Amino acid sequence: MGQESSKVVDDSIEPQTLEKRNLNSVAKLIKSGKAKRIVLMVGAGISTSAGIPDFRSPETGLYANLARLNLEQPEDVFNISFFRENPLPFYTLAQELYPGKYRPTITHSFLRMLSDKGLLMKLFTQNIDCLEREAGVPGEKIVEAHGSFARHSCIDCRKAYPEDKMKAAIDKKEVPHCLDKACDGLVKPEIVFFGEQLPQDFFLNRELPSVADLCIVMGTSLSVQPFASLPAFCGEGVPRLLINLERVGGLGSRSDDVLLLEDCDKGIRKLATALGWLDELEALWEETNPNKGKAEEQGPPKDKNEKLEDEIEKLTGEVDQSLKIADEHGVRVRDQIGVKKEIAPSEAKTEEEASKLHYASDNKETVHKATAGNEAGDKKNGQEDSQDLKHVFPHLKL
Ligand code: CNA
Repeated sequence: MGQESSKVVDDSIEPQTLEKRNLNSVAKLIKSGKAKRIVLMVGAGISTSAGIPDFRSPETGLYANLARLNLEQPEDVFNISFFRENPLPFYTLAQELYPGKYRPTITHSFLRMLSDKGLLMKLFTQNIDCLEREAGVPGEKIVEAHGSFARHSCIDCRKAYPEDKMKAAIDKKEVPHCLDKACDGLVKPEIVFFGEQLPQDFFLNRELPSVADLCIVMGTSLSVQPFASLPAFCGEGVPRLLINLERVGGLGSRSDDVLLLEDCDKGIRKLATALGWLDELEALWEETNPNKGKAEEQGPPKDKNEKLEDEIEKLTGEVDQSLKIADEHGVRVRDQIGVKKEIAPSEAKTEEEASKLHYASDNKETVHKATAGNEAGDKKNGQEDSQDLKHVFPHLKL
């Protein structure tokens, strides 16, 4: 680790809090006890080495890989109106992404370590994979800004749906319906779809970064609002460390911003080394290894890229199969979806309403939101006819 690995955008800006704008200085701040309220903001990039593809990486992201299926809008998979018409694409993906299949990464274990050491004020995650919980971060420390697979409910009456039944439905590739037969609405995991509001927990904690004394942002393109605005809540002079493959969200522009533009796991190992915590961290991570002690029974371990490639093959293969169920229905679904009203944040009734909606800020003009008419639309239709997914899939923006 060293200065060269800690790329600072503008070296000429003097830091206010850090000695220097580099990783060693961040580690020094933590070791000195001056960073006791650390806030973290993370995204899909912290889970790619677990084998879960992100959305937007050019070669390996789900968007790029779904594009080869000739889908028009991959985002539709997470569009609530589309889901009402045809929940099958979402459930095809859900089967692959359902928690329990993936091991947390060493970066997740670092989050747990910060919590164990009493330094984690709050972890804001956009991920729905629950790997933070699986690494042992206590639930009350986590804000799952885009929801997660941890809870399920009917999209009409909101009645909770039990975890064991959801798991069974997903294993059998069935689309679950409300337990209340009179309702019979579709059930989905409480993942925030485009056009849905973020959980209350997000808004209750949104301003917490303003009292943090260190902020670490990792594995996110910061392109989905309102999550993307979180780092701006940190006070001036509060160090913000970005560990990501690319520079995002304007980080690097403030006096105490430090950029480490590389793989999260590598960056975290560097930080842990600078803190003198590496052995402890590796041991903590090993606790999450489902094959602990069984190494010799297996073949050579697959590297990160091999694991990711396998996973993408599997995911796109499954989706492709779903999409082939019936081609001609797709046109109809797309036509129906076209009837939906699409509103921009600026068209929402109030500014507050707009700021609560989940949308991709790289496509700010369009927030998909179901109109009442569509919401009430023939909900069984999509299912019984669920044949065409062709239009549906280009998005995989979980
Ligand atoms: P994104 O928009 O796909 O961006 C990922 C970011 O991480 C990009 O800037 C990448 O360069 C970067 N990145 C990828 N791999 C690494 C790595 N190994 N080390 C460092 N940086 C890396 O994902 P965001 O989370 O920003 O977007 C928000 C969406 C993605 C949320 O709605 C999530 O629900 C959704 N998502 C979640 C998962 C998951 O739960 N694991 C997977 C895919 C998408």
